Amino acid sequence: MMTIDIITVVPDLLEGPFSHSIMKRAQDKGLLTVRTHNLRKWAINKHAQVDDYPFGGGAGMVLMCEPLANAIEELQINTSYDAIIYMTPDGKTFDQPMANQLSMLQNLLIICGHYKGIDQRIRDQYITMEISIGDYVLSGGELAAAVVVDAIGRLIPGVLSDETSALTDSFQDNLLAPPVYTRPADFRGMKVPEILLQGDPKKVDNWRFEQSVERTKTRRPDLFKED
Ligand code: 6GU
Repeated sequence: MMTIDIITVVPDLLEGPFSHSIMKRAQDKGLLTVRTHNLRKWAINKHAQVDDYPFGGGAGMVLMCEPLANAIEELQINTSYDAIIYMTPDGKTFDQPMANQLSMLQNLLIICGHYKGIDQRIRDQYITMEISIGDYVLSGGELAAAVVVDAIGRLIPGVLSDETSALTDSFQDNLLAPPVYTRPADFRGMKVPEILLQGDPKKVDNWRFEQSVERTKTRRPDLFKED
């Protein structure tokens, strides 16, 4: 069983992503628990303040130390985290090997920044891993956290069935997935490749592998150069 706690100022943003389809099934099966925690619960005053102006000036607000430290420490009373992750565009770019590694851990705590981010001292003191989902800027870490939790959650043993196995995913072997087809075999004159209709599993495997290599060559030649 994997547990993922998420600290956010916008818990509503994380309502939808885990309530459907594979993420829902993972939780219903008892293989994954996702709990979101509203940072305002640890606000420092009656105004529910969790952010303040940056020292030195400049645009945007910064999530303050005290609410975050109190939130993290309260959650740590009941859970020993294998990783405390801060979602940030200056983190390490998320990829399939990272998803594979994280899916083998038990307890994760994810901190979502908002506005201009969180006070550097929280990063220095508590954060063990910083993740970005790509080279573009989102208005907060929540959507990025949803991406990471989805990518991890589907890899937990027992979450995916045989038909949806992660073994055939794009990127699992540094190759893109091959094209797929379903009925009808002839759609407005556009035919499904003959080899898929002939029922020879070995030929199908070979064809899929060739298609994967071809796709990767044309769309993502960088994947060949990596390792
Ligand atoms: Cl993790 N957070 C934000 N705010 N923007 C991002 C990101 C994360 N990853 C890519 N862009």
